[in-house]
Amino acid sequence: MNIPDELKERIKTAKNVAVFTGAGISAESGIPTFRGKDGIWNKFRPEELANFDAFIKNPELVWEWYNHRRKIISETKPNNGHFAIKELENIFDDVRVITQNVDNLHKRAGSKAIYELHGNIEKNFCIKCKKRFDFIELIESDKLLKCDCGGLIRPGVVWFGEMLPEKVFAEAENFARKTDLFFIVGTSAVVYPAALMPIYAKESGSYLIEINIEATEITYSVHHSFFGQSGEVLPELLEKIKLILTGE
Ligand code: BJW
Ligand code: ZN
Repeated sequence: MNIPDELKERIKTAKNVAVFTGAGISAESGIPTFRGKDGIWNKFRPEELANFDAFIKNPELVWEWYNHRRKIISETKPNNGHFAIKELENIFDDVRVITQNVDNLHKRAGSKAIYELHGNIEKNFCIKCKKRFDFIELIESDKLLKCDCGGLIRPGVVWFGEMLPEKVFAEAENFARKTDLFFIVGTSAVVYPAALMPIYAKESGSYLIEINIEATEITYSVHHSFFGQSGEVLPELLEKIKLILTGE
């Protein structure tokens, strides 16, 4: 792995570090991505199922998709990529994860500061009275679930056409703008406004490093790309960072 000189210099002085992640970070844990050649949601375009109208039109189908994904997620574990990100906390002063993922794997890997831009698949709420329902009581049932008020219960994730959680987004933007290093891992970077995060970081003078198996929408805007699987690239990069900081 070749580290560009400018990145080496940045690593030596960096304090605030963000890691912006997408579905690709969890691919090696066994969770399919949305798009791309291995994206098994290719048979269901996310734009078609991950929206409120689809839910109202066919709540059974949307629940089936989410229950299927919950089952996959419950059977997976964080991978070496998630753990390498957690370990960055031992190296830099302030490390935060800004994730588009809803799978909880950063939390399970031990990362402390996580901004979940698209919600969390373990959370659910009633579309009428907004009462919250947790994962455990819901996963038991395959039937369509309704709240005491009669409203349908939906997953606590952000669908197309919906606003992202305002406070979470604002805090993530604020941190992105303060970063010295900004990693972009396993995302196609096509979904907005989440994909603005690297742009905010770059506008504010951060150094952008992409890790992906292939070129993406963001490749031309980043300072450096490492092409490979994040579960392999991130641990290797972590070791290089340690060597750079110990002067070896
Ligand atoms: C690996 C790897 C390995 C694989 N190692 N790498 C036209 C232009 C611009 C914007 C819009 C537009 N029309 C509509 C919009 C807005 C829309 C949008 O962005 N659409 C675009 C797709 C065109 N956005 C919204 O609607 C958002 N809300 C919004 O804008 O509100 C304002 C508003 C309000 C009212 C009316 C209108 C607007 C909300 C977006 C919500 C996205 N939700 C989802 C589903 C979440 C719940 C769930 O999980 O079911 O979020 S969609 C899906 O995409 C999910 C993801 O978080 C998100 C991003 O995907 P991600 O993570 O990048 O995954 P992939 O699969 O795309 O990429 C995986 C990558 O990994 C690939 O690059 C692989 O190469 C790589 N990889 N293995 C390293 N081992
Ligand atoms: Zn209700």
